[in-house]
Order: sequence, then C-alpha cells, then structure tokens
Amino acid sequence: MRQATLSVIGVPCDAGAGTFGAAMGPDALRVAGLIEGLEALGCTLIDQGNLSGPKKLRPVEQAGLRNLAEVIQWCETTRDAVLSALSIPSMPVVLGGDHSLAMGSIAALAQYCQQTGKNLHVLWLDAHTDFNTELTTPSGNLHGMPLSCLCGYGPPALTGLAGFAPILSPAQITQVGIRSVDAAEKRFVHEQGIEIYDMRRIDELGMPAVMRSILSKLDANTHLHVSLDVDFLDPDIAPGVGTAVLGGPTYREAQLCMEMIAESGCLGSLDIVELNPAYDIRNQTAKLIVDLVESLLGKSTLIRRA
Ligand code: 4U7
Ligand code: MN
Ligand code: MN
Ligand code: MN
Repeated sequence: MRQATLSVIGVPCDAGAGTFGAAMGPDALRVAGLIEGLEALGCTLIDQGNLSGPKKLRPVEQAGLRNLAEVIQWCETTRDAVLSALSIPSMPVVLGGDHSLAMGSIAALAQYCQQTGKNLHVLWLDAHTDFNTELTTPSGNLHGMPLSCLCGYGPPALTGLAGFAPILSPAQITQVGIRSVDAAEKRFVHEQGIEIYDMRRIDELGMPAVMRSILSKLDANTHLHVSLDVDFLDPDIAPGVGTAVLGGPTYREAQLCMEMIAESGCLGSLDIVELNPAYDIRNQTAKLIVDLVESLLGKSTLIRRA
C-alpha cells in the first residue's frame, strides 16, 4: 500500500440514481465495520464523516438529465473533499452514494495527477459501462453517465469539474465486469475505444489473466483509482444494489481481483458506490464489501512470498 493514511469520505447522495436508498450507503458500510476493519490492517484512518448536500425528495420525472443541479452540487463538494484529502497527504476512500459522484472524485484526482506528474488510470468495476449521454440515456439517470462526462461529453458544469476538459481520455480507463450496456451506449463506447473486459471475456480468459494483463500496463508512476460499483458483483452474493444484473463475478473472483490490485502497489484511491441498503438482506452486501476492501488494502490469508 502506498499511503498508510486513509481519509474516509461519506457521500450520501442518490440524486443520480433512479431509486432511493444509495444515500444510506456510507452508514451501512460503517455499521458493517469498515473503519475497524481497516484499522486492524494497520492503516491510520481519518474519518471525515458524511458530506452534506441536496436531498432527493421525489424522483422528478424529467427528460434528459434528471436532478442535474443536485448532481452538480454533490460532485463539486466531493471534488473539494477529495482534493483536501490528497493534500494531507492521504489516500481518499469515498463511500457513496450513487455513481455520479465519481465525476467529482475523479476530477480531483485528475487535477492532482496533473500537478504531481503522475499517470492517472481508472479501473471501473461495474456491471454497466456508465457511458450514456443526454442523447442515448434510456432513463435520464446521471449515474449511468459519469464516464462520458469525464471524457468530455455532457453538460459543461460536469465536464469542466477539474478546470480542464476532457478530464480523462479513453486510454486512461479500463472496465471489468460489464454485462449491461444500452444499445446506443454500446456504439458510443466502441467508438471511443475503451478497454472493456466484459463478462464474456472474463469467462473465456479467467479473472487471473484479465487482471494480469490490466496490471502489467501500470508502472511505478501510476496512480490507480478503483471505482467499485457494488453491482459489479453477482447479485446472489451482493443483493444490496438498485440496478442488479445477473451473471457477475463470484466471491472468489472478486477476492482475487482485489488481492491482485493490492499486490500491484499502484492503488492510489478508491470509490465504493451504489450500495443500496434498502435492497440488502441484513447488511450482507455491506459486510461483503468490507471484506473485499480489506483485501484491496493488503489483507491476505497467509504471509505471501513476493
Ligand atoms: B450504475 C442504465 F438503462 N444503463 O443509463 C441507465 F440500464 O452506476 C443503468 O452503473 C445505469 O449503477 C446504471 O440508466 C448506473 C440502464
Ligand atoms: Mn452499475
Ligand atoms: Mn456504475
Ligand atoms: Mn446502480
């Protein structure tokens, strides 16, 4: 692990999602023992508590970009909190909240990497590509659009969150776990040339080969940001999400993925998003995430030879 000091930032937003409940995500992760689990690994934790922002009172039916003003406000607040965590210095661990907050956290990371000369790479673990735009979205929900906005396609208040645009180039993004892409979105991600390990590719190559190939492209100067959408996981083991899709990675595949990232030594920051306790069963999904995040930060069953 690069940074033994972690800043935990709760972002209880659900303005970008179609359902209610993701705003309870940060608390569910704390209840499941995230802070204690990371402290037990020897990390120094700075718990920044939960940020505040606009509540989603009712799902406003609106074509195009639903709850845009609220999402902008949450993203700006998230960006500022991540920037101050980086300046401590500490590793930002953002607890969502819906996936639209990734525009805020990644805007901060892009600024930071530009200033420090690091190569930012984003590993997007998700069932969905999150590359819709106002023109392709079937739902109007901004949690389905963060990556297109980060690549420069979206409203200026979002594409400009870092002070420059685009915030990311497609070459800085790798996606793993993908199994639900909308028709027009499919054409757009293909055109952009994003590296996507969808479930079909994972089935054929196996998780170890997939992760080896992704991680072999990183170097000592890489700041790896992991954007963990909880719906990446198979809903049999992780039911606590608003947009579950069958056929995701198993418990062992997910563990291996986390352990291999830890061993790369490149992890620089983490977002955990889309946990929805209203869909969960006795907080089992939150407990599973705590387990996986411990592995991501270096927990292993035995002492391993390098
Ligand atoms: B998540 C969807 F139509 N593609 O755009 C959309 F299927 O952050 C889902 O990955 C988006 O959970 C899911 O609304 C967003 C839909
Ligand atoms: Mn998803
Ligand atoms: Mn997502
Ligand atoms: Mn979702």
